[in-house]
Amino acid sequence: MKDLKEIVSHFDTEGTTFEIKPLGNGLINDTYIIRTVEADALDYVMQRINHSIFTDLDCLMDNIEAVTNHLRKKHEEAGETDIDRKVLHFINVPETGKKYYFDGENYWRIMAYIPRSATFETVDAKYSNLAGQAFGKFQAMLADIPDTLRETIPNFHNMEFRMQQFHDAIKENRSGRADEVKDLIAEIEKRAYDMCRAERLYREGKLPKRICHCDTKVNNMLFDEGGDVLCVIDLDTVMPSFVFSDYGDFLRTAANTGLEDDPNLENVDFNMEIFKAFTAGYLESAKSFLTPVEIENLPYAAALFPYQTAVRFLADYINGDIYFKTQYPEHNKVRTRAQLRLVEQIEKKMAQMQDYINGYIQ
Ligand code: GN1
Ligand code: MG
Repeated sequence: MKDLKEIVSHFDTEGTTFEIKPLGNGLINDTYIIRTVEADALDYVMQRINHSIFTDLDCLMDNIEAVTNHLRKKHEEAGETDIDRKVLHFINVPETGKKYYFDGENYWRIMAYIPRSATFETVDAKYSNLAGQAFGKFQAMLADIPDTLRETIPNFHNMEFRMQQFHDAIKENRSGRADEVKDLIAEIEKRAYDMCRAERLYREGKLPKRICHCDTKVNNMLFDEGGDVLCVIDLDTVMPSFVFSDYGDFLRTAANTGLEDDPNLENVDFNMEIFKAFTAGYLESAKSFLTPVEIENLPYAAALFPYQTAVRFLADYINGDIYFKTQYPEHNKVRTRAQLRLVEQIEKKMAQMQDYINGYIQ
């Protein structure tokens, strides 16, 4: 294990480090919490950035700086209070003037820990409604960001591109596992054309790209002690995308009655109460800028994200588990099955979702 305290010493943090412990359960970066000795010094969150995925650290941190600066400015203009708990703040490395530190092998960054905040792995209808409002507001606030944000992971949520990667994985079959998952491959293939609808609409000029968060899992929101949303964290993938990204990925995690990697498919269903609460919240804060094409495709977005995530998990399984952290050898396959089950459950509820949305906007 690296000497984490030594890493911390390169950053312009306040206080004396008391302990450093793992935090959260992200599948890409490693996250730690740094507790300081002094009562009045901030605690911090430190991350080892997965450099094989985020290959351009300057691009990554420049994007995040642009986003956080813009959000801060918007909050100030709106006369918001408690802004330090609503916008992430990354700590400088004085020797380079950058917001990350390279130790010769790994890349690290540190942000201030937001006091009295909590994350959750599951949410009820009330929290989902607040989350919906928060994501709509997040997109609205970033609509006029003056900087051009780059794609920190090119084609991140491009379904056609993900299909191409999936087909490459099957063709190369590096792990030799492709035969064993033929049933899952077939489940994916039969939906592929429909699921690439967003890219077609975009090419036809019918669907815009907007600045989105692109990783709106439930556990990427911070709530305060009273249950209000403080902010959205995990800003690595903030980039131009379809609004479906944020809408769909939240429901993928929040409305799933089971786990993302549930080994028991009976547990996996799509909770319509969560769907309704989240959709109402999202439409309330986003309807001023959403186009009819965006609104009418929200049920499609709900199906798209478990589907796309299944495609990515299965491609990784066939590639030999080189992208997502796994806890056991079959993990990516189990994740794929659970996500595909969620797609099936969602497909049964498409008409119901459409009715709800139509009713809401009238
Ligand atoms: C990854 O890092 P984390 O766990 O928040 C992934 C998301 C997936 C998610 C699946 C950069 O997110 O796209 O939806 O796992 N992030 C990246 O749980 O690939
Ligand atoms: Mg995360």
